[in-house]
Amino acid sequence: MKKVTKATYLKWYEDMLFWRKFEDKLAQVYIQQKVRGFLHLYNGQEAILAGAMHAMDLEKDRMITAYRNHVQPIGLGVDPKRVMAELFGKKTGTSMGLGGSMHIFSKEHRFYGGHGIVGGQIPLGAGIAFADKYFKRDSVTLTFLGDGAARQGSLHETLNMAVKWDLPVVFCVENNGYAMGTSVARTAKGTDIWKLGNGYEMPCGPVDAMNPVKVAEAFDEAITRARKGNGPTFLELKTYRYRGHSMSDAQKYRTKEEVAEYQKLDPITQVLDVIREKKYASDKEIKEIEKRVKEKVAECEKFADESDFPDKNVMYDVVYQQEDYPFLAHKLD
Ligand SMILES: Cc1ncc(C[n+]2csc(CCOP(=O)(O)OP(=O)(O)O)c2C)c(N)n1
Ligand SMILES: [Mg+2]
Repeated sequence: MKKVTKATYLKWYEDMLFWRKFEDKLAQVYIQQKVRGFLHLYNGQEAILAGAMHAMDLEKDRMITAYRNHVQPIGLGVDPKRVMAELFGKKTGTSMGLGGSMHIFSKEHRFYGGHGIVGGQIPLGAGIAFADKYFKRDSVTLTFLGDGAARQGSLHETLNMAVKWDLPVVFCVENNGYAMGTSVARTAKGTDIWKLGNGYEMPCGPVDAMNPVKVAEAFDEAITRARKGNGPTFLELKTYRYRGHSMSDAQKYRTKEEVAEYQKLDPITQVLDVIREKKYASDKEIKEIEKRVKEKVAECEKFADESDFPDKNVMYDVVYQQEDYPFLAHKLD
């Protein structure tokens, strides 16, 4: 694996803090109704993205996930201003403001959504990997899913074909303990989700996903295996989300004490502790990072605020490909 150095830790700190603050801002403007509809935040799960990015080849590897999808495209290089604008429903957004929170997408940065149907993205992730293998492209696709998707039929059908065909894909279950308000233990007899891989003779294992180093190591092994043509891996990334499932979640299914216990393992704090302990940065330098992050978030909000809403007719233009379809914008005028 690429070495984890002082530069890695400093990048992890700045990246993860930015993702956290970016989403804290979203939560804040949601109350002001600048962001509408559903909003699912990644708060607490950031080490997964930080670790994955360390192990990926960011020039060619790909990612697909469910609806908790605001920070992954930013990690892959999408301009965060455009992600925020998408959430504000503005035309400068990644999907011209027509997709919103659950549907961030960037072909250019190899981020394939943003999917609201639980488990819907799993076969698509394997399909992307199938195309890479078929066209002899050297890319690996990280296919993310929640613990709630682990019991969907689509996962099991996909695991079977992916391992049979040695597809270059990594299945990454982000086990944050809950599917909306339903705990993993209430969903299935076995709570070690990673063991599902055994049923398909697929390499599999659990990962401490509050620690980006552990995540990077697991991903490095899995990505290397996939790139060598040795097929998929099934990882269970043990993580936690501090906020509710979405913005409208009274969180009656867990206690404040449980959340506080996990916050002690916070990935951002863990990384900052190492930075301090190893004297990778002075207090002044840490303050500078925090200031930069704050300014970047403010820039995103300003950009999204000042952008225009899309023209109403655009919705018809992007839905129908067929030229003579009766409801196209130019037919309505
Ligand atoms: C097929 C389907 N069934 C139900 C839902 C409603 N739903 C939305 S999110 C969710 C929970 C999914 O939890 P999990 O996969 O653990 O992801 P997390 O929200 O924890 O990231 C459910 C049941 C849906 N969107 N799609
Ligand atoms: Mg979950």
